Amino acid sequence: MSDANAHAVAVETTAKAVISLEGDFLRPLSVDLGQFREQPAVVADPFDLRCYTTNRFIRSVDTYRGVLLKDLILKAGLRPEPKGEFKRTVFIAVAQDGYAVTFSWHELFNTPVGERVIVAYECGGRALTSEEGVPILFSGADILPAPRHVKRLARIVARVLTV
Ligand SMILES: Nc1nc2c(c(=O)[nH]1)N[C@H]1C(S)=C(S)[C@@H](COP(=O)(O)O)O[C@H]1N2
Ligand SMILES: [Mo]
Repeated sequence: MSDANAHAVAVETTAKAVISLEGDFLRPLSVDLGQFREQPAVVADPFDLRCYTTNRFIRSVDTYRGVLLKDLILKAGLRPEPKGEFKRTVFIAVAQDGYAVTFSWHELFNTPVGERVIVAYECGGRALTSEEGVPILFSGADILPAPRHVKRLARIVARVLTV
């Protein structure tokens, strides 16, 4: 395959990747990565992927480009009533293989962590392929990046917790 064809296939694959926002959202919805390009892009710093459980160095990762998870959540919206209840929301990011990680509303909207949680569709200036795991959710402020480096992100599930 020529470089141009490979690029076209990568762009095609990227456009087809769909993420659904489900659960306790105001407007549950699906977005495809094509639509991502309509949102402001954010860029992450290069980093070393390292496993939390074993501290194993996996590989160095170049600059990701993507959209903020916060911006996707704001598109789907959170319910304003009962008053203030949205602050008890937990977001579960689920991959195609069932791997899942959590974020709290406060963490995303009221700490610097949220400024660096992105859903990436490009790395080092080229489109991520399905083999590389597009779309990749990445939490850039984490101490050990691998656990919240979720390949093949499929769903964001919102749950308002009760006590
Ligand atoms: N979809 C998905 N993403 C995942 C995981 C997984 O099992 N599924 N494991 C995480 C963990 S714990 C690690 S250490 C790294 C492993 O990265 P690698 O599969 O690229 O070597 O992926 C992270 N992202
Ligand atoms: Mo890991």
